Amino acid sequence: MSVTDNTSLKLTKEVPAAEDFLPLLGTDHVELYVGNAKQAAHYYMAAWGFQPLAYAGLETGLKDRTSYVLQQDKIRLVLTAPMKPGGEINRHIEQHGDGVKAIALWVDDARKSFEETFKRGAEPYMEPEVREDENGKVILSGIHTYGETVHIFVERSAYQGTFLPGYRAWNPHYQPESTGLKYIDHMVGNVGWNEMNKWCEFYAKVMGFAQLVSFDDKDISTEYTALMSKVMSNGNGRIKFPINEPAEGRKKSQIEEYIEFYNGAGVQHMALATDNIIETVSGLRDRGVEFLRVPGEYYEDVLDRVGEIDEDLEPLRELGILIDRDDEGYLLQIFTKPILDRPTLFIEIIQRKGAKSFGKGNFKALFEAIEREQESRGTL
Ligand code: TYF
Ligand code: FE
Repeated sequence: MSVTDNTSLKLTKEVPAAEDFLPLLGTDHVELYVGNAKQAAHYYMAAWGFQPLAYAGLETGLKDRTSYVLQQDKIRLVLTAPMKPGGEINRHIEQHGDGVKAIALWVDDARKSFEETFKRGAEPYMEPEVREDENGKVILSGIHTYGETVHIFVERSAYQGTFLPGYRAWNPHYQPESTGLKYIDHMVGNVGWNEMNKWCEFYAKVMGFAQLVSFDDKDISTEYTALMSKVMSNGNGRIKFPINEPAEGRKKSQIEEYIEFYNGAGVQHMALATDNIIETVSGLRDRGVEFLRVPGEYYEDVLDRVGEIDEDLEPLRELGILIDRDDEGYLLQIFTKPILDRPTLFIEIIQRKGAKSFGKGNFKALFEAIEREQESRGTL
């Protein structure tokens, strides 16, 4: 594998704004189905520096579920847990463990988003519905994507409330300090054997996305792990969804391990952007977040590979932050260990300094670090 050839980044198909049938303003929120929303919320607050925003549960008239909404700059997480036996949420958790159910996208027109994607073949999840309270109205609709994951379209221009109708503002005494996370850079899906192209075609045909960059299994096979990945991006580039599928390697692919423990396709990682990765990662580490580490030798020749950078190498080495460069600049990134009991979901922290790629030059070192973890779990 070559670690120096940086794929230049081009949209394979230009999508002029005027023709974008699904204009997306950004990620509205990410909803996770979890076994215990109260404790999950505390984890994301205490360890990750998310601030409390909104709540829905028994006190707001819900009988079967509880949701806590957290926010850090532009990132909103919704943690939803079942309150009764049976039902969709319990079933989802039994199948997948805690995991991402919905990637909600902020749109100007949730009805049109539903109609345009439906007529291109989307499987409906939620017909357009209006939700209202004293703070205005929101229109929601939704479609299915890979596995049991869904996209919700959120139209909120006529809403002044804290989050969505049905939620009340949540303002407890505990207001953790931010760790400097700003926005969701990308959300990655793991899909089954030979399903990558099918799902990339779904994003192209049904949602009007285009392929941003592609690499094949020769780029990214290590002795054990093999995977293929393509990045799909919407017209304005705000939404980026890499899709991974397992590839044949000497031992079990990390994607196969995910699919086994998640019982199917689902969200593998969220990449959260910061503009000071050294401060963010040392803050997270102090709060108990555990990161993957590459061997110290990585830092011996990294600057030969990536050239000059603004940061001192020493704190990057200390924290285990990885560096890569493309035609447009460089990026700094680091990956947590799985954040759940099952080896499924993890989080990437990324700081872009011009680079628009995803760290191809780090894949070998990163995937070897992932394999060491797989080894320790006995799942290789
Ligand atoms: O999102 C990406 O493409 C990078 C690299 O299993 C990556 O973060 C790709 C696959 C993977 C872990 C990281
Ligand atoms: Fe990533």
